[in-house]
Amino acid sequence: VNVANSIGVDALSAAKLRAAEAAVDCVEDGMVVGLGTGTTAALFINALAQRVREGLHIAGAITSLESGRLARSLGIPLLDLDRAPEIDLDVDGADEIDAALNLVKGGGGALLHEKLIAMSSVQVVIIADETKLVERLGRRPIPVEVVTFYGEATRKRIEALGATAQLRMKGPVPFNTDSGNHILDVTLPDAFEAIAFGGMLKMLPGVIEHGVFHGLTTRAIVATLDGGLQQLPA
Ligand code: A5P
Repeated sequence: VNVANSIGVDALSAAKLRAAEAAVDCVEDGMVVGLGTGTTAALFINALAQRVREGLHIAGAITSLESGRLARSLGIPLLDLDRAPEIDLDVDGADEIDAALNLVKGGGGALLHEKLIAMSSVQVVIIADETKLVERLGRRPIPVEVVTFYGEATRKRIEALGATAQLRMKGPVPFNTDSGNHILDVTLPDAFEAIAFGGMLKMLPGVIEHGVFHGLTTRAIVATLDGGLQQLPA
């Protein structure tokens, strides 16, 4: 059951916006800022652009072509990522957040680039509405980025570990990531622990990266649907 479906769209959007606007207050002049992907991160990029128009000097490090297009259209200066700049603050959304601030990401298919940017960031701030908080990771399928070559064999190998893996489609064709790979949405049986399973996935040659983000989050800003804002850790 998708919790978000049973909640008003307006309340959800308002919560995402509150979290996004709170994250802008973490940005300081001169910072290199990681620009996440997804609907919540897009709200952050919009709010950040407003500050840039008011005179804030920052440079953005994008996590997807989509975020790059948005940031560029709003006039946020972007860095050449080939030079591997160190990122001061990465702001991104998440699909699931547990009490230890481990995450599942990749609902939008950008997990590989998001993880690369998060790992190069001094601080990672996750912004979300409260429906993303979970007791255990892996309630929803975990996105896994795989090479297209011999992809069906990789899918079967993941299923041999005891999970169910479904190729993500975009209309009639497989979804392609910004790096030209495919995504498998992997459903774990209840008894499986997502972080440990992520370790097993990384042993398979066709797997490039998975959407479990372990120990990367500095802080989460979670907006509640009743209008509140929660900072984790408190
Ligand atoms: C993109 O690949 C994802 O990791 C997003 O950050 C995540 O899906 C959150 O997206 P929303 O903010 O749209 O829920």
